[in-house]
Amino acid sequence: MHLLTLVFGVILHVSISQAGHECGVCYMSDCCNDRSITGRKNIKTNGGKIFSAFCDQGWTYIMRRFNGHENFYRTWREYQNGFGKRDGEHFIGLDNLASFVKGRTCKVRFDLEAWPPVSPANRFAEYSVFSIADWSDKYRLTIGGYSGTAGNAFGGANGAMFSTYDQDNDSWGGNCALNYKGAMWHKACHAANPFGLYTYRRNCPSRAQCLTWVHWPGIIASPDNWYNTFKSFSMKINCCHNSC
Ligand SMILES: [Ca+2]
Repeated sequence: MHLLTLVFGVILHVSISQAGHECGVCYMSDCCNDRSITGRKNIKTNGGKIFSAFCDQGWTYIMRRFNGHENFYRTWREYQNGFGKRDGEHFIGLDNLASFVKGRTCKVRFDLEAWPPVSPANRFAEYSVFSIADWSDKYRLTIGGYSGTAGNAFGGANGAMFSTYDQDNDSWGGNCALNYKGAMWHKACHAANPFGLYTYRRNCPSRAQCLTWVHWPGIIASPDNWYNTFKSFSMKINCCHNSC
């Protein structure tokens, strides 16, 4: 009887641990562990993946654009692995990201800074639900629960698979990532282009090919916001409420 109780106790404990709802079950060593840190840190996910990330007071950057030094027009393989310097412009990598968010509830925040003379220059969009599938489902995006000041330009990407110029998983007859010079969770195609071309001025030379965020309030580029691009653009996630 005692043995049975013990066995059931162990099974129950393991199943609760795997569900991850109990504190004392650590998902990872991540940016949540010390929310005073802003800088590089090594992450270890629950799945055992180890990689470097840039932390910002509990948030983990997925990507940062702010000076145009890094080339973001890259292959599927490069997007899977990630690229760039973590304390500069970078993308964390789809495999790292999928492992990071697996089984967790995360939120994502986009911070955008417009080129002068747009005022206010800084706006944000936050989504209370953010996750991606792994490679077997082409990193399919789950996103929802918008709040913020920049407009809901990313909500329409919910359910999309990731595409790069050399791997077309979009729902358009053409190739969105090739046509708009940016990898993205494209459908047909996008209202935000975080991995598009970086330019050093406000107007993008071609429609929707730069750092697009078409829902920004008001018309801030000519002839419309499809021709706007940003001085800085970042994505960061926070899954701290179910970390230890
Ligand atoms: Ca296509």
